[in-house]
Parts: sequence; C-alpha cells; structure tokens
Amino acid sequence: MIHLASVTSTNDYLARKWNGPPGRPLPPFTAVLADYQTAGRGRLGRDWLAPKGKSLLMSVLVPTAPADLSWLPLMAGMAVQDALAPLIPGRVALKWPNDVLVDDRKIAGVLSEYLGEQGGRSWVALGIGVNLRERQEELPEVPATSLLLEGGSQSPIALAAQIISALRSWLDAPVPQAEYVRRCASAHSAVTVTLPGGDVVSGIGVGVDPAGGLRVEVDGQILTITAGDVALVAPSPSDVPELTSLGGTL
Ligand code: BT5
Repeated sequence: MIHLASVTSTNDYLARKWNGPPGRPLPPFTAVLADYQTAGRGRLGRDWLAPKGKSLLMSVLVPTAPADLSWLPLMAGMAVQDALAPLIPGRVALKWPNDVLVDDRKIAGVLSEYLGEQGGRSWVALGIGVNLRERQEELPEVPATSLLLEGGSQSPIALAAQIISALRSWLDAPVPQAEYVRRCASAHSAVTVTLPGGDVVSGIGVGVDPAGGLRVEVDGQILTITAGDVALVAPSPSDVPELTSLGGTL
C-alpha cells in the first residue's frame, strides 16, 4: 500500500505511476490511499468531497480479463458492501451500478477508470471512497452518511484490506450476475433513470444483462442502461399489486 498525505486524486496518482518508468510496472492490486484529495472525482465529471483524514480514499490497480471489464465496478460495489456489512449488519444496500447506501444515504462510491492493455489484461484504476468518521455537517448536502453516523467503526487501512480481499474473491469467481441482482434493489424495483444526456426513463428494473447493464422494462420494452443515475421509486399504495406480480416474474 502507498499512503499519501495529500494528492489531487488517488486515481490520477495511480494512472501516472502505471505509465511510469518502463520495466518497473506497479504490481497488480497495488493500493494508493490518501488522507486528503484536492480534486477528488466522482463519475461523469462530478466531485467527490471528503474532509481531511476522515475517509477511506483509495485507488487499486486492477488487472481484469477484457471481457470482465464492465463488471469490475459492480463487483467493487459488492466488495465494499461485503466489507461494511459486518459493521452495520443488515442495512448496507447497493444501487446500480455501484453506489453503496445505508437507508438510502450514500456511504461509498466507486470510480472505475480504464488505463490500458498490458500482458493480455485490461488494467483499471479502481477508485473507492468510503465515508468513515464524518459528522453530518462534514458531508456534502446530498443524502449521505458515514460509518460513524451509522454506529460502526473501522480504520481506513483495515477496511481497504477487507475490500481488496473481497474484490479478489469476486474477480476469481464466475461473473456474479444472479447474486448482484439479488443484492441490488435497482435491478428488481420501480426505478427512474437519468441518462447522461439528461433524458429520464421510468420503468421496472428486471435484472442486469451479461455485461452488467441495468435492464429496465418500459412500456413492455426492455431497455439496457449502461450509464446513468438510478433512483428507486417508492410505490404508491395503488401500485403495490402490479409491482408484486412483476416482481414474481423475475
Ligand atoms: C462516485 O461518483 O460515487 C464515485 C466516487 C469515487 C471516489 C473515490 S475516492 C478515491 C478515488 N479518487 C477519486 O478522485 N475518486 C475516487 P458519483 O456516483 O458520480 O457520485 C458523485 C456524487 O456523490 C456527487 O455529485 C455528490 O452528489 C455525491 N458526493 C460527493 N461526495 C460525497 C461523499 N463524501 N459522500 C456521499 N456522497 C458524495
């Protein structure tokens, strides 16, 4: 593990080092941790905000088979869930593709950035941010929470090791399509999806495709969403029978 006091973004640091001196490649699963990021990034050009020394801010250098590339962010979300679940039993949920939530409030996010091909593998800077010791007023003004606020406690280094270990187990196994759908409410509930261009579609999540795209039934048609922001739609009382019967067909 490489531990930095401050960096623009741990993903940027890993990308620079991966492209570093020829003949001195970083070993697979090298992790870079920082106490603070001056330009922490989310997906789609958004920010990841974290006060100094209160979060896990980490990027892991991950080699994957090219065919598994699209699954890596989803497996990362599952690995974060695996590591947090014992600390907050029964309450850690996934939102497609890889947000980790506690009671609908985000505790962790994943930013997966492709670096390139080498040795027949696709290499990725897998960025993971987990809110650990923030008080509510230290979190951004979005539905967010931290491990501390949920009554749990873990050091960044121990959590990092648990996440990486869980991730490696997922990567060594067949693609966990059914397990992901079981864990991720977006894949079996009424959802609204805001697409990267701003269009909004509403429908019922009906699983994920073999590449990890979210399958949404809209007016009898199945759309596969590969990027976007998903919100769960709370069913109104009159919707409940219909949702129940659709749920039964999954
Ligand atoms: C993510 O993006 O959730 C990916 C976050 C990845 C962060 C890690 S930290 C280590 C590595 N280095 C980086 O530079 N990044 C990675 P997205 O789904 O686009 O969510 C971003 C949105 O989450 C923002 O627009 C805010 O609304 C919200 N947000 C920002 N900071 C947050 C926080 N600490 N907790 C909860 N939500 C936050």
